[in-house]
Amino acid sequence: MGTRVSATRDSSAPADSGFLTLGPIEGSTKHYLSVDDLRVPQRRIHLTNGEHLDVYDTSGPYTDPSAHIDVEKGLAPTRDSWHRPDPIDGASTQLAWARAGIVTDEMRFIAAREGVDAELVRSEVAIGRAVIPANHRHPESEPMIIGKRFAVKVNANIGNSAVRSSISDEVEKMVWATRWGADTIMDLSTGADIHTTREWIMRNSPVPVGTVPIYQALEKVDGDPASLTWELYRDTVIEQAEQGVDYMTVHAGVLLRYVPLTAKRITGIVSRGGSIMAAWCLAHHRESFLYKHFDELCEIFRRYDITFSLGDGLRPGSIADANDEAQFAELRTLGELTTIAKSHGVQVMIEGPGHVPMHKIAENVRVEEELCEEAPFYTLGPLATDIAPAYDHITSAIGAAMIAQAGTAMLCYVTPKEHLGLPDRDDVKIGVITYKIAAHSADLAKGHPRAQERDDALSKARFEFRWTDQFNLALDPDTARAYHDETLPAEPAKTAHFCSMCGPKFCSMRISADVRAYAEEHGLVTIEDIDRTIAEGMAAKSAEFAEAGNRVYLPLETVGGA
Ligand code: IRN
Ligand code: FE2
Repeated sequence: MGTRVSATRDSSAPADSGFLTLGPIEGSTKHYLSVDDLRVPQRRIHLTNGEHLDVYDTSGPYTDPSAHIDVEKGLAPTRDSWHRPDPIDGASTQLAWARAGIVTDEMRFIAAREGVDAELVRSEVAIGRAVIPANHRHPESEPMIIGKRFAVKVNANIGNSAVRSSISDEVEKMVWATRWGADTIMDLSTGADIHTTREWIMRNSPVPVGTVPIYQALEKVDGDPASLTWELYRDTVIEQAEQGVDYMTVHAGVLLRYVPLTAKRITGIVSRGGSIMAAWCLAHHRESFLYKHFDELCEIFRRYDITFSLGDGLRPGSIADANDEAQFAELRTLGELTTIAKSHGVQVMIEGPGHVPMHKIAENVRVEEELCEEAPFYTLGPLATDIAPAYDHITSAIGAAMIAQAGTAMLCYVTPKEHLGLPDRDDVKIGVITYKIAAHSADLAKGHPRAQERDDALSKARFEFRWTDQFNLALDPDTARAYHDETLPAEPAKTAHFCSMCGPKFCSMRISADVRAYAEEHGLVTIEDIDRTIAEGMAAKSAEFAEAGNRVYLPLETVGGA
């Protein structure tokens, strides 16, 4: 391995000499809010007019030049020094503590991060409308919350397959995804070295990590679903729990009697975990071991405070299959399992589709909330159309924005490689940025208290031709700057009052500024002022016309122009 990660920018190194030599995103610095004994990270974006804007920061110490990160040692286990309350009826979970009226350090940290009251965090967790995925054995993580009353979150899937990609590639993807704003990552590795890959990711991840344990269980039986057993699955869960996995996708809602409901679908069962469980049920003609041993699973989860992400094994994989009986039958079962998990004091969120046309999206949220006690919804897109492979980050971001506005709490990103191949690091960045757009658009629509600050700051910068500020306030400053440089690379263009799109003569922003100056000069405030000025202007023009002899065509020299 031997990969070293340095958070310090090496100015002598060429720009592309390994992206793990990171430092902050250009134009910003790491800033810590002090909340009593807690240090809550934020990204401070510095503006050329002397102002600054602090924004939510998922990047961990990798953007802090004072941090010295050695990936072989991992990040500092900060949460180990926080206070952990005693178990309540055997449950050492944020849910149990929230119900008991305890505001944990994790809740205080989150409240400061989100700019809300700690009591809101506690009460939303207590009723199960929000979750805090924070395994006690992942002390390197910076706690975050998933719930509809908070900022919409984005998950990025990474992980190797047997086909390609190495351990250091996966660690790099994790760092890269969180740099651009991934709130959680899921390690979906299926190839060799699953355990080791995950260990490296866990020890270096500043965000919660999710997994789908059935994938590793299947590796252990050489890919034969019929050979899976509850014991093997349970041991795999414990192995991952010990490593610190914060949330786990469990496809316990795929029941034997639901499998035939997928027979007439265009795309059948598209979920990997769902198809493994369906195969097991059919092979044994018995109810799934995940369903049958669900209570035992809860007993394990509540010791570590692992959050259930109840899998949508029967999600629609095409527009034609959206909102069908198979999908909603499984959702009903996920509702029952939610009640059971919560009775054990275990936190739960619910996974959702998939592929859904726009007019059927809101119903998904309504039904989920009704059946699953408003447990946070966590959806994969959904793709609003099937016809654009290679652009499925976009087809899915359309659905994601809509479903988030309707109340989905976390969005699982989709990259341009969806349906086609494994995402590389550029795909990861595109996926994350695309999903930040969807999530933020929903935050704006939902009236999240701090969402619009950034839009306003960027729009002001744009209007005042503060180009550098416009880039730095952008979700992806590097690309914004690069596009501008393509046509106007010179430094003076960064303050010029036009861009290359319209050129110096016809810039709407410049014209607006001129209009504003003219209005101020002429004391134009009300619509009456403006009407009067227009009338005066018309009168002056018609007098000019009469003076010129009432001629429609004037000789060129009197009007000017080329
Ligand atoms: C999210 C919502 N619905 C599905 N997902 C994610 O899809 C899930 O969290 C996991 O990361 C990925 C693969 O799940 P399947 O195909 O095994 O269901
Ligand atoms: Fe799909």
